[in-house]
Amino acid sequence: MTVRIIGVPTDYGQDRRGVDMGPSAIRYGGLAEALASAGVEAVDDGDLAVPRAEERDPDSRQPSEGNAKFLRETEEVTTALADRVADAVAADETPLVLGGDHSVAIGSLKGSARDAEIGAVWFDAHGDYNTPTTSPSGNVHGMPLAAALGYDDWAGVEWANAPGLREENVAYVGLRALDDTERAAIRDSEMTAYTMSDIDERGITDVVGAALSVAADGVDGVHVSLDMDWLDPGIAPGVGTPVRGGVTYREAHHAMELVADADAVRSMEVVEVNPVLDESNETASLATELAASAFGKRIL
Ligand code: Z70
Ligand code: MN
Ligand code: MN
Ligand code: MN
Repeated sequence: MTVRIIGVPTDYGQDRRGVDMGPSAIRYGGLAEALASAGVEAVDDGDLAVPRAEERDPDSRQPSEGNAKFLRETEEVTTALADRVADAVAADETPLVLGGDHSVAIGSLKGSARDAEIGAVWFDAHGDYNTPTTSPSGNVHGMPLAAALGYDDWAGVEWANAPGLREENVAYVGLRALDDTERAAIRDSEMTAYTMSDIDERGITDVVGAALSVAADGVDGVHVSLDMDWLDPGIAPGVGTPVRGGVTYREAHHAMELVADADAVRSMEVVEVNPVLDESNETASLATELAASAFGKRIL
């Protein structure tokens, strides 16, 4: 297997600077060595060009775009990313996208779903299912799944929609922080949502197995989206929006081992690493370890 690393140093999707340094932090945290230890060949494409923060204008949005900040910049970045992801998949490689904030998922999903049907497993504390109207923050990192699925206000937003992804093939794992409108929208959707309560009750093996089955059912492959705030802040403090009560180190590794075992990964992303908020780059290092597990690294 060849893994194609694509860095996306963007922080347009949320309010805290520093997450744009995620790709560097993850490389510095030992990504190449981690992937080598998993026995995969990795090719690093470097980082996508992202418009410079100093040139951005939060008020550049059109009235029709509601409350969403930096939508034009996000379109620019994710459209370029979608091409890179689609090219990698077409070359029989597995793209590994390094965020940046979770808005990059719009590009990952769109690229992975080009001329294909895909599913997605969303490892996240958050639902990322807001629209420019429902979003309490205006931050696009809280919207990428709704954008890709064309939910509500996102319907017909062509640059953001990934028609090859259907709600029926989306499974959340580890939800624990939802906005009220978002909670209702997820309940009304055809997506499958496993919360932290489900993990407590059923265990990580059962939940991740079920999520992978939902995502892989009848599709060409699965996109794995790993938001580092999925993990408990005690082991992954370097994220913009930490939420107590996340998965443990061992649960996370086991989940990624199950991902590797399922042998269905078409594309993957690791997002929301913010080294400015971290201690000794530990969140980025953990991200590299989890990527290695997801790509087949085993203890024995
Ligand atoms: C909130 C919003 C969010 C990630 C925070 C938070 C969303 N629901 N997503 N961190 N990755 O602003 O929409
Ligand atoms: Mn997220
Ligand atoms: Mn999150
Ligand atoms: Mn529906």
